[in-house]
Amino acid sequence: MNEQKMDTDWLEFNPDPKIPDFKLPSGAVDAHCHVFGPSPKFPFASERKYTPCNAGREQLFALRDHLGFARNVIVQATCHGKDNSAMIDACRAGGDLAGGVASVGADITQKELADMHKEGVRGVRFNFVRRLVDATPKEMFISIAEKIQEFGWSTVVYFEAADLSELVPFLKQLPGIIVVDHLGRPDVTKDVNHPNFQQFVRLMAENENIWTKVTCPERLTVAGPPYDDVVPFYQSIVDQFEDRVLWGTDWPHPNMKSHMPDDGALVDYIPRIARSFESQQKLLVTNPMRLYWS
Ligand code: 0GY
Repeated sequence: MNEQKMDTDWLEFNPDPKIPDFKLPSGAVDAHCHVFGPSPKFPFASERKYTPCNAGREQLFALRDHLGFARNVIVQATCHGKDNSAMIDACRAGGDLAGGVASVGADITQKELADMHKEGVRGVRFNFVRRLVDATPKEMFISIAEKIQEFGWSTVVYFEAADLSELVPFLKQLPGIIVVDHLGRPDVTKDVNHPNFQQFVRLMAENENIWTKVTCPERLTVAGPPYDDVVPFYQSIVDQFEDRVLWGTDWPHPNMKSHMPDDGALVDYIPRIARSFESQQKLLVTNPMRLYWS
C-alpha cells in the first residue's frame, strides 16, 4: 500500500527530546504510548478521524531507551480502528518489554482474545471522545468487558469531563479494573476543588476498581509549558490513590494543535506530581507491572 499522507495541520513528534534530568527508577513503564503505521505496512483505518505521521515501533523503542524506560504499554490508537496489527507487531517485537491494549468489536471471539493474550495484549480500550470515534452502544462495551474477564485484562476508558456524569452508571457496571485516560480530561481553568473534578475524585474514592493515568499535561494545560496549571490535579490524585495511578508519555502525541511536548521534559515533570520516592516507584513500576505483567 502507498503511504497515506498525514493531515496538513498535523504536528509531528519531537525528533530530538532532551535526556531527562529525572532518573527513572529501574524497570519504569511508559504505560500510555501508541504506534502509527508506518502506513505502507500497516494502513490507517478507513473510519479514522485523522491521518497522523508515521511513528513506528523502532522509533518508539528508541525513545524508550533514550528516556530510560524499561517497558512500554502500547495503546491502540483510533487511527487504526479495530485493526490491531501495528500494535501487536510492536508487542511481538518488544517481547517481554512490551504490552498492549486493543480495540475490539463485540464480535471478538475467545480464541482471538487468547491469541492476542499470547502476544502480550492485556486490555481493551473504550473510547467516548466524539472527535475521535463514532459512538458505540454501551451494551456492546459491556459484552466485550465480560469476555475479557477470563483473561484477567483491564479496560481503558477515554472520555472528556463533560461526559462524566452520564457515564458514571456505565463505569459502575463494568467488571474488572478500569483505567481512565488522562484524569478524565478535567477543565483545569476551574479549581481542583471545583465540583466537576471532585466528582471524578469521588468516583475513584467510591470504586476501588477505578484507576487513572496521570498523563498528558500538554493536552490538559491552558497555560502551556511547563504545565504549572495542571500540577495540583495530578498531585491530588497521586496523593490520594497512589496504588491506582499510571504514567505514560502519550508519544507520538496525536492531535496536538498548540505545541509538541519534549518527551524528556515530560519525564522531568514526574517528580512534580509524584513527590516521594515511594509514590514514584508505585506510579512507574509497581502499578503498571501489577496491571500488565502479572
Ligand atoms: C491520546 C489522545 C488522543 C488520541 C487517541 O487513539 C487516539 O486517537 O488516543 C486525543 O486526540 O486526545 O491518548 O493519545
